[in-house]
Amino acid sequence: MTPAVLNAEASTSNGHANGANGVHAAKKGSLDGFGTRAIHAGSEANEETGAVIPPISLSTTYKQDAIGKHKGFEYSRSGNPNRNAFETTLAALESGGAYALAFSSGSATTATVLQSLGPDAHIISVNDVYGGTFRYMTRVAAENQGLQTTFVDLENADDDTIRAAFRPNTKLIWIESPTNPTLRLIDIPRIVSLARSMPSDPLVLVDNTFLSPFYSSPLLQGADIVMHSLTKYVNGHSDVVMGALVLPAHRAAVAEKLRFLQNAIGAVPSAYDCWLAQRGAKTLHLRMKAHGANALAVARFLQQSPHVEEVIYPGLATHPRNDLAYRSLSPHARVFVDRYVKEHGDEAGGFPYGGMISFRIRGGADEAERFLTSARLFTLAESLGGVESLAEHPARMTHGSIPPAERALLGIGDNLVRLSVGVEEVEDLIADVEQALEAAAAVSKA
Ligand code: P1T
Repeated sequence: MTPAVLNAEASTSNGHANGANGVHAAKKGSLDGFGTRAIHAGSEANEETGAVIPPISLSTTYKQDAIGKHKGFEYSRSGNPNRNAFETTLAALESGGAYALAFSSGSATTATVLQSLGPDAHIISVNDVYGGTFRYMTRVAAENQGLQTTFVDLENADDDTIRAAFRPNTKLIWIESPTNPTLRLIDIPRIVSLARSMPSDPLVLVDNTFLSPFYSSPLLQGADIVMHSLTKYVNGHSDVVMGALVLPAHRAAVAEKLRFLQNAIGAVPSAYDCWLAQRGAKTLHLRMKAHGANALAVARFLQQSPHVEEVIYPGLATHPRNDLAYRSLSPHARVFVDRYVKEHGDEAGGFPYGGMISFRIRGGADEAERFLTSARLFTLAESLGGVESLAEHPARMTHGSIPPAERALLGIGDNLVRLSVGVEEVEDLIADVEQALEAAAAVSKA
């Protein structure tokens, strides 16, 4: 299989992604910076008409001049111009990526990867994962393919504890970093080197949905597969449900197997959705910078509020893994973050690190609910990563499928609120959070 694209940050003399800890400095004066790739990769002018923006190709099937003689497309589930173009964009955006595969949702992506492991496999998963991922692992794959999952606190567990979780049939390690919703940070190179030392040589997958390819490049840190719910930041406008996998050049065989399953299972996105998401991806770098700057300001505001018990935002200097957050920034995000800190002063010592914040409101379920229903700009809704700000209650919404006892262990309590900070004017967002906190505080006083 030919790589969809080998992007500049990733390619080394042997064509492999960099190994653990491999971080490149962004090149000066090159034509392949992150934002340039977002706009141009997979988006060449149409040869026939000169159209700068690719046309949407809705045809489900393609004419063959003789049997098997065609222009590269046979049937739209197997490939179509919009999906192929968008997959090229994705492979270019996820630094270290060579192959990208798009699916009809993040969850369909999860299902396809786990199905690729075959019957009776064992995986290790970070304990705090998206509720739907937990549900698929424990209630679908466990029943249908005998998948065994050991959930481990990959943030805090020591090496021996993690090694003890490995079995001879451990085929995959599933990482989300930061985790949804408590924003635990996993040291990806550390987990990669532990995986490499185990006889079953499991693949390391990172769900990079929360940070997007802008802030984090797990393939440059040695991961084998990156997965995304593109529904979130990559599309960025809350109007497409889609997912993707991206793999480095040296994982061609795994990519081939997944490509086979993408077609055989058929959980593929429509041409129109691919076109929309490709349009969204063109502004990913601009949006992510704005999400990060706004989230940092909102997190700082929350931190000094008497109505807030705890703020979780890894970009805050007070976050216990703030050093790891900085170390794990992608090369292009590091350039942005360093410049941002220099230009904006660094009194509080934080930096922009994506748009997601979780916080514990003083009080309990009632205060949390009053905050959520009082906010005007932060819409009470599931999902994240759109230009508009959203807020939700993980315990009763996105993580409701996790049993209460496990939720309690993970810290997903009744007073936990999750914010997806959008790109509205930051003063308006802060004013909204302030008035919603006041409204929530009035519940306790009543
Ligand atoms: O919703 P879907 O496109 O199927 O993606 C699932 C998914 C996978 N991984 C992560 C980290 C996610 O956050 C999600 C979806 N999450 C939400 C809908 C949410 O509000 O958290």
